[in-house]
Amino acid sequence: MPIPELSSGNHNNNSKRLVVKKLFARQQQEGFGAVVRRSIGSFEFRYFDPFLVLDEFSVSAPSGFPDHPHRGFETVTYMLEGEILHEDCEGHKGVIREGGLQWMTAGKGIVHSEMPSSNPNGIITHNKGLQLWINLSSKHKLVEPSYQEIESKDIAETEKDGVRVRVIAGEWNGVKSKICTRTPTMYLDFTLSPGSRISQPIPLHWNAFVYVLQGQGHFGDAKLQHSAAASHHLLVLGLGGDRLEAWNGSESGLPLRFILVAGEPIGEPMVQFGPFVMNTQEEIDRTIDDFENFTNGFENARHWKSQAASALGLF
Ligand code: FJE
Ligand code: FE
Repeated sequence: MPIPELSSGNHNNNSKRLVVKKLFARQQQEGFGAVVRRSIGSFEFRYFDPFLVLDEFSVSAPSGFPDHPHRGFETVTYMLEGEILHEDCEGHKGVIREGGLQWMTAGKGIVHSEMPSSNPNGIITHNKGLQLWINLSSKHKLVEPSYQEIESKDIAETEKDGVRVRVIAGEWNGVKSKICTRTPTMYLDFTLSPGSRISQPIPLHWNAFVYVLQGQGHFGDAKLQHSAAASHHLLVLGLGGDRLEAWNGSESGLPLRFILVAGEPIGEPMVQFGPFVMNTQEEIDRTIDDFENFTNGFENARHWKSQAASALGLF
């Protein structure tokens, strides 16, 4: 009789993805008085194709991310607590509320501001979330900017055997996100009650990571090698496996919350200059020219200033 686990593939029981790198995201200052914990995109971990930056951010008014440009990639903002107001030079504006999501394709260029609402009645609000920057392939770098926005109540969510999953991108157990990803991406938000576990398929050649938000988790192979991690830790998963095993082994009885993100590597040269991400230095030079001269996508930035920046007397 063949043993199912051995006959199901030629990876033996190494078909589980193992943690190859663990990184604690320390706090740093960014934007205007904002605090971020940067894991991907930090000095120690520059680029994880197609992922450029992962920031766990925390802002209270008047701090935030006033008027700044982007070109050549997407930003995915997922709010965990509080809310962020955004406005761009094309006249698009809105609020990303707790549990909600904005998937922004900057493409050829956008100038925008991302700020918490000013504290009403002097009550200071803490606005927290995750912002992930996903690179675009050369054929998508200069597409027209666009947005996909989903409120919390419209994010696909299911619960089974002590596991709650919010499907930000991709699908889980037949539950699909309506987000369309130009760079193929899977983005799942898991909450595991104490004692529960998952065995989550991940496409074979995709780069994948876990970022822990709450509680204490174990990731890898219970029989071979696994890594325990608490909040603010990034776990990079190695290739050579088709699924992630994770479990909540906490003795404290707390839930374990983490995101699992995977993406198809683009495999192209990447040159980054702050908020501009292109394939060559020449394209970066041209982008800086375009931004300074308000050309090729930055036309409307010439006479634009966000209401948030105006109210604060910035720029
Ligand atoms: C940026 C500095 C910045 N992480 N997380 C330089 F702060 C930013 C920027 C952000 C950002 C915004 C939000 Cl809402 C959440 C963030 C960095 O806006 F784009 C550059 N270039
Ligand atoms: Fe931005």
